[in-house]
Amino acid sequence: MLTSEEKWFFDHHGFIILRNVVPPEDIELMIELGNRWHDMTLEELPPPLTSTSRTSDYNSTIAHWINNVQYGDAVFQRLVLNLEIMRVVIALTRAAPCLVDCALTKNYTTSDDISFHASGQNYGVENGEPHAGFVNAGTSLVDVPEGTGFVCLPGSHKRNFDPPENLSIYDGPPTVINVPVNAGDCVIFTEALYHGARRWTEDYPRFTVFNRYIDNGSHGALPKEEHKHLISDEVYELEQPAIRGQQKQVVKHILKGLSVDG
Ligand SMILES: O=C(O)CCC(=O)C(=O)O
Repeated sequence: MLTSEEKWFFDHHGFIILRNVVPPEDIELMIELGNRWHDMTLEELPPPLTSTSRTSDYNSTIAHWINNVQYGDAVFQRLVLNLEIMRVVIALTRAAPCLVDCALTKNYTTSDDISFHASGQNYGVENGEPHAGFVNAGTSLVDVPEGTGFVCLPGSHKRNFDPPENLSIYDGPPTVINVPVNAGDCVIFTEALYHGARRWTEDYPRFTVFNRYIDNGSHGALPKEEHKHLISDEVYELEQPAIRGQQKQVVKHILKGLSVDG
């Protein structure tokens, strides 16, 4: 499922970059929908779309995200089921992924940057295969040049030692690296990796779709039963709790599409 080089890269860095995995017409449509939804108030968003970033828990200047976008249009379901991305997600979740969030973020130059944070300590290697309990597949819909966007502390997902407290997202290599990408590239990282985002610098907004997966149970927020008619059976199944050692039909189907024995 993962090549030897991908296993090495992920184990070494805590993330992997998949280049050019989304068709341009899908990117265009996601941006169009993103512009439309981000202009709406919370009340105007078509349910179950919502935005947990527009609550008092967050700064009003945060880079806002719209949650549950897979229920808003099939283009986001195509991204959820993207073979190239799922190849890596399935490998990292030991073939038991549960989709827990599908969120479309828009950053402006006025949006806050994001300091280093990490979640979970469940990265490991078993039988020569890297696995992660909480995986984030961040697909960029725009070009993100060097100096802005995603940053991380490569290798910090191993969590053998705590990083020093005074590290800044604006520090440089070898400790902090910035990951420039093009529209259609996907950065898949374990949430155990310390990561953040530098302030956006370009004259167009930054759009990113973050699809998050866990490898055991569910977070309870998905699926949205009342709205299940808005998503395909496969995406619905992907939102069901993950059970270690049990392959969902959708996983079997994806593996078949990839011609890997499931
Ligand atoms: O904007 C980014 O690339 C980082 C987003 C982030 O920190 C997160 O999703 O937890």
